[in-house]
Formats: sequence, C-alpha cells, structure tokens
Amino acid sequence: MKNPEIAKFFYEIANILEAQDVQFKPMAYRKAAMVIETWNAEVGEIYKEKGVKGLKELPGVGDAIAKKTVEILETGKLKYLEELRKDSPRELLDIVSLYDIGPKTAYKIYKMLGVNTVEDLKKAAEEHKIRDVKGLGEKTEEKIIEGIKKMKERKGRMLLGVVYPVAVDVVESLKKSGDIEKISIAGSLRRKKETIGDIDILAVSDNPEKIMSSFAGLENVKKILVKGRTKTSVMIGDIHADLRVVSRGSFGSALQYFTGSKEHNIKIRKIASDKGMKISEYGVFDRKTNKQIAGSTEEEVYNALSMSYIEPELREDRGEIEEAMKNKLPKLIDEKDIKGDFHVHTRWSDGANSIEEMARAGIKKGYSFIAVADHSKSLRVAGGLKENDVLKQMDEIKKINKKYPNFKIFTGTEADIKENGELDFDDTLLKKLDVVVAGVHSKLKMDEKAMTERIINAMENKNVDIIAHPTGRVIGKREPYRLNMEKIFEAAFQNKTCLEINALPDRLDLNDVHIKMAKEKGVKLCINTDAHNLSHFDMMKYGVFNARRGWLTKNDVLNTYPADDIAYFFAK
Ligand code: DGT
Ligand code: CA
Ligand code: CA
Repeated sequence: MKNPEIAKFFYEIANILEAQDVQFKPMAYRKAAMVIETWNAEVGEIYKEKGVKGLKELPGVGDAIAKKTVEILETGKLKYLEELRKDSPRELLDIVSLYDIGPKTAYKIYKMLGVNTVEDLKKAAEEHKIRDVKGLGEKTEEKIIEGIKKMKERKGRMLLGVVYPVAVDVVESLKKSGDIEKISIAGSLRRKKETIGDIDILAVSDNPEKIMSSFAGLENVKKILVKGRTKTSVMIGDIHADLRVVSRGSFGSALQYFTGSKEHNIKIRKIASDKGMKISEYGVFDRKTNKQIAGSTEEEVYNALSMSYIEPELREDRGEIEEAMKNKLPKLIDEKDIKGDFHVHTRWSDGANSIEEMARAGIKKGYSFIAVADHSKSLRVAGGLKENDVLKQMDEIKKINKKYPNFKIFTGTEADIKENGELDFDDTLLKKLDVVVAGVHSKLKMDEKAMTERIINAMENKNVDIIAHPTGRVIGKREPYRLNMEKIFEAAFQNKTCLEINALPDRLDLNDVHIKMAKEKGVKLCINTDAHNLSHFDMMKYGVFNARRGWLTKNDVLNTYPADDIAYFFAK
C-alpha cells in the first residue's frame, strides 16, 4: 500500500474524532497522516526493512499509530476505524470542509436527522430541515446547497500534486519497458494547471503494440477502457489516463496539439491560416501544395509560424503568442534557481520536525537558507508560540547557525493578522526577527473592503516582510477571501512587501493569474512550501510550476537571491 492510501485511514480517524468533539487526538492523527502522506520513502518498505521501530522513527508516529500502520499494511484494514465508522456519517465527513461547516456540524446533522449521504444532505437543506437542528440556521442551509453545487462542478478534476507524481511514474515505467524512442506528458498536466482532468501521454515507438500492452499492464492500472493500436485509455486509481503513439515526423505537432490549451491552439491555427498554412496534430502544411513544413519537434512548429518556442506553462492565450512573435517571452524561473524557503514550521509549533532537521533537509536540497516561521500566539490550535518562546527559539537558531557556517537559518514568525490588520506580536518583538511572514487565519468572511484594508494595514507595518497565502483559498475546499487584488498589489509595491506563492498543491496561493498581475505591478514574489515536515520541501516544484504559469523569471522571485542580499532586502 502506498503512503497516501495509508494516510487516508488516519485522516478519517482524525475527522471522526474531531466530529465527536474528542480533544487533542485528532491533531495527533492528522499530523501523522500528513507526515506519512508526503514521506519520501514508502512506509511499507520502511516496515519491511526496520519493523515497528522503523515506523516509530517517523516524526509524529508513536506506539499507537505505528501499531495501526502495521495492521493496515498487513491486512489492508483497520479495526479501530471500522468501529469508529459505525457511528459516523462517513460520506459527509469526507466532504464537510466544502461547506465551511466542519465535522462537528456534520455529526450534529447526522445525529439529529440521520442524514448520512451527500444527496440526503442536499434534500434536507432544500426541505429546510437543517434549521431544525439546534444551533444551525438558514445560513447553513444556503451554504450546504451552494457547497454541493460547487462540488459537482469540480467533480472529476484532481489536484496537480496528486496526479503529477502518478504520471511521472507511468512515464518512467514505460521508458524502462524499452522500445520507446520519445515520450512526453501532454495536456493540462504538461501545462502544470492546478487541477487536472486526465493524464495525456504521447510516445513514438517502432513497436506500438508492445508499449500499449506495457501501459495497459502497469501494476496500478485498475481498469482498461480502450486498447487500440495507437491509443489506449485506462483508469489508474480514480485517474483517467490516455497513451497515444504517433509517428516520428508528427511528434512535435502532436505534442503541440495535445498539450493545448484549446484556446492557445485556436489562436495558433488562425495564425497559421493567415500565413497560408494549415496546422494539425500531424504537422504544419503549406495549404496550396500540401507539403509538410514542420512536425517532428515543437520548436520547428512554432518557428514555422515565425514565433519563438513557447513553454507549455504559458500556453493559455494570455498574451504568450503575441510575445512569441516579437521574440520577447520571459526566460522562466526553474526549480534549481531556488536557494531557500521562507516559510518553514518546526516542532516549536505544529511542525513534525526540529529546527535542525529542517535545516539539514534544506541543505540536502541544495539550499543556502531557510526561515523558521512558526505560528504565533493567537493560533493556539496550531501550537502558536508566545513571545517568550520566540526569544528562546531565536537563541536556539543562533546555536544551530554556528554549526552550519555555509547555511543560514533566518529567525522568523508566521504572525497572525488580526481583524483590524494589526499583528498579534508587537513591534519590539517583530523588529528582532529576520523575517516576518504575516497571514490571515481567522474571520475569513469579511467583506471586500474590510478584508482588503486588513491586509493592506498589515503590509504597512514596516516589520512585515511577506504576506503568506494572500488569498487564503484551499482548492476544492475553501473560497478565496473577498479582496480587491489591484489594491493589494499596489500596496505590496508601495510598501516593498513580498507576496507569497504558497507551494502546497491544495493552496497554490497566489494563483497563476494573480502572479502575472503582481509581476506587472512590480511586486516581488517568493515561493514557500509552508513545510510542516521534511518531505514538504519536495512541494517546492509545484510553487515553481505555478510561478512559471505566472510568467515569472528568476529575478522576480526573492528566494533565488543569495542569503546576504535577502537579509538586505528584509532590513529595508
Ligand atoms: P484537462 O484534461 O481537462 O485537465 O485539460 P486538457 O487541456 O488536458 O484537455 P484534454 O485532455 O481534453 O485535451 C488535451 C489537449 O488536446 C487540449 O489541451 C487541447 C487539445 N484539444 C482537445 N480538444 C480540442 C479541441 O476541440 N480543439 C482544439 N484546438 N484542441 C483540442
Ligand atoms: Ca488532459
Ligand atoms: Ca485526454
């Protein structure tokens, strides 16, 4: 069993216990689930090699969770969870966060009305039965109806962070099977869109039957939908995946076509037509003579249309075609340009690892710095630090810094932006820290004017360096705050405040469109993982993908600069 599947058991336990109003335990289960979900090595392998002892070395995994993990690995089931499920509205708990009503409310509705499925919940809300439950009212009914509508709209789309590793694995396995001359991911996945409908893969091979069989025979293929000579469709878990084999001379054109986006392709086709050419998945052709002009590589295809090559992340018809015709596209940032991470949690608040462990993970990744930005005092649920703890933590960081002369740990905090835009730490403390990351964590539903002013107020504080996850959205779960983004970018520029691109795949906040807007306004951005354990550093790539979709170059991103320059920027 793979890590994310094991983690699911513990997330579900956490949800049920939270619904039943059990204290502390839900957080412990959730923390362990998060660690297991994103751990670099397969937990199953760790158990095989090192037994229970190996499992207990994982941060956040103690006796009880280690034993449960063994049971899951050995039987595929967990008795404890099955018992819990008997008294819980399972389907509701899976989706509750959609409605901002939380597991406790779901449990209440279940207890009072016996509602157990999404359909019944919708019916109960439409028939105005929810308002009969003590403590709930019309508003909750509206939220439920709206939330279910949104869920249905999104159905079928999955997070890039979920689909991408699966697709990369598929490509790697196929490459190993031999007989493949060229292979590439295409579609939205190649453009690194934040959510993905399906996996599209293209290949060139002299032996198409063989690779179609290898594809259909992959270990994690659950169902074969179509198996043909040039196209095979399968289900990998809940993910639909297509593999197409194309001819050598058409690979570039096919890749261009199947990478999309549709909007980009429509415009490309029109330009070809204006130039007396015809473009299809088979090649670029002269319309009069039908002679093929280009087709084997994408570069050739774009060049044939008098454009420079366009990176897949830009292909959304947001001006990239016009810039390519002028040969003026930006040189996009690459993951290897990133030199550090400004938003790292540790065991001091709700992270799973120590400061030193996080630093060593940064070093291993080739970084030259990290900033420790643990939660501040108002965030009690996340183990927020009090003033005194912050001072103690600064001392510890000083000591660790001496041990690693070529690496810099910046002191910092993720301070909470209160309702009035003030922070929950006062300026004397903030001034002492190298980096102050500030973020909104409560009262998320303010109207646009008030919320915009709140965040601008925080940016006007001279001690604030970075605004974390500026719009607060959680993809598929939480809508962004109501904000006037123009005003936010204007204020970020005026106050030299850096805006975060949070790299966690369910946040990606700022999103691609906002990133491009911010850049155009001259705002500095940074890409942070918000790491709560070692493995989260690997999420950086999703932040970089998103930055590329927002047209960012290396110079637009603060964490590509050397530590000394950064210290200077923060000292502003
Ligand atoms: P997805 O899968 O919903 O996340 O998004 P895509 O972009 O991967 O879309 P998909 O899988 O339906 O098709 C892959 C690519 O094929 C798409 O990006 C562009 C191209 N394509 C598909 N249908 C059309 C079409 O009707 N017109 C044009 N010009 N291109 C299309
Ligand atoms: Ca697709
Ligand atoms: Ca497709």
